[in-house]
Amino acid sequence: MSRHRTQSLATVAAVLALAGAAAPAHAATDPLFDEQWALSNPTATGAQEAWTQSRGDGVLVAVLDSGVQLNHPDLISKLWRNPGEIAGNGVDDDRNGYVDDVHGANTMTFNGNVDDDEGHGTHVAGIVAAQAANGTGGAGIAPGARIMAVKVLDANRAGNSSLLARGIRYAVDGGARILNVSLNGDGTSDGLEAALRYAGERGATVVSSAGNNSRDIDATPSYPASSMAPAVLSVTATERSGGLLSIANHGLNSVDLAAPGGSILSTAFGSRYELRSGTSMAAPFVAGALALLAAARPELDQPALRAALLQSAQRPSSLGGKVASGRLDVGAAMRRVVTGAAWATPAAGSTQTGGATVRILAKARICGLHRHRPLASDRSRPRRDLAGAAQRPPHRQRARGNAVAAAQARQPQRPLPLEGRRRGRRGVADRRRYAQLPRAAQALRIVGGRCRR
Ligand SMILES: [Ca+2]
Ligand SMILES: [Ca+2]
Ligand SMILES: [Ca+2]
Repeated sequence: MSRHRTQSLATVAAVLALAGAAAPAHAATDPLFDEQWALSNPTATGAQEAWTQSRGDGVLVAVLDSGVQLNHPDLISKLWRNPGEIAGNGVDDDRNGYVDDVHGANTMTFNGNVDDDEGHGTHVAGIVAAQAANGTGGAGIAPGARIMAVKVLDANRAGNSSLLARGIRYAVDGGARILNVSLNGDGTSDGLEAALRYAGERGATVVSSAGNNSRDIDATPSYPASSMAPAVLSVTATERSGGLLSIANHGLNSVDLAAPGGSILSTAFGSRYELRSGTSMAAPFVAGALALLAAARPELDQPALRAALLQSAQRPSSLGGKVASGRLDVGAAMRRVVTGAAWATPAAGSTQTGGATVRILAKARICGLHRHRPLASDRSRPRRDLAGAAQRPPHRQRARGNAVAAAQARQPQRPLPLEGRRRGRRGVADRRRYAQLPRAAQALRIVGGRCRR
């Protein structure tokens, strides 16, 4: 972590006092719960209704990110444990290519050193599964779930599609069927697309942030959210007011769902708590929602659970034309799965969205109108800490810009500027092809999860 970043986080340690807070649900024992608007407001995600049926107990969620602070007091009890690995003996006991990968893996060093050196992954992990009712901090949306930490970014927030692809394969091979990827870049690679297909073939969902460029990713794709691989479920971010977060990407055809992403309180690097904003924060609410559903109906596969989530989404006018389905309502989805209400059961491996609203990109995925773009991996989101939110006037609250690292698949460690990538000739060609998709997809029909031309 750079000195600059350390300075920007210096006030994160401030303790948030919640004197006199009301006491619904978790608030009595998780003192920051009332600050978690996505959970404490019963209508923001529907989580409280879903909790009457499930807490996500035992469901494994892989967080592919900057790592996780393993000894954070709200995460330490939530970690996956690799049953085939003996800790600390310097041996790859389960012969999966990673030495001492006890709670997850580092795809750069091929060992179990998944310590978070940036904070992003720790925040994402807490949104999924921070421990509830332990007298500390807040709670995750699926507090019974387990976190597998897969480190695919280095301390400079740099990564690339090769590392991400490796991480996806590690998570799937380790048994995860819900993967959270709060990372974005302007390109993909054959290796990343193959890993995304691999995830789908093994019944996994890759929940992907839509990215934070304030752009329409139907016109200018962002990966892996824009990948046509059936396993991808892409998520944009909403504010507390319910509208789209100003920085969040959107796309009627390529963004599946919206979820809370503005001023999200979660676990922070250094055993603290902080607010962050961005689609990176929205994706893990959806990953956790899938965990709640999976624990309630373990016999249902991921395509069925994805369909339940998408078909239960709220459709506020504020999201009209921006998102394929709507806003996350895991309470409604839970009703749907526990009562066995009808929803379109997808064929294995197909992308699924609600009935008549099968989106163009889903059609294109199923029908193989694939595009292969040069790679990249980027992350971008503004951030503010608790102290800043409480003490500084809005105009002085500092947003972190789109400082992002990207690299080509064949040059894994070489960062590339995103804008430069977007202006490339292949980028223009891809956009042109993408713009033609709606017309091409009109001629396609999806029957039983298969393409009928
Ligand atoms: Ca191992
Ligand atoms: Ca070992
Ligand atoms: Ca807690």
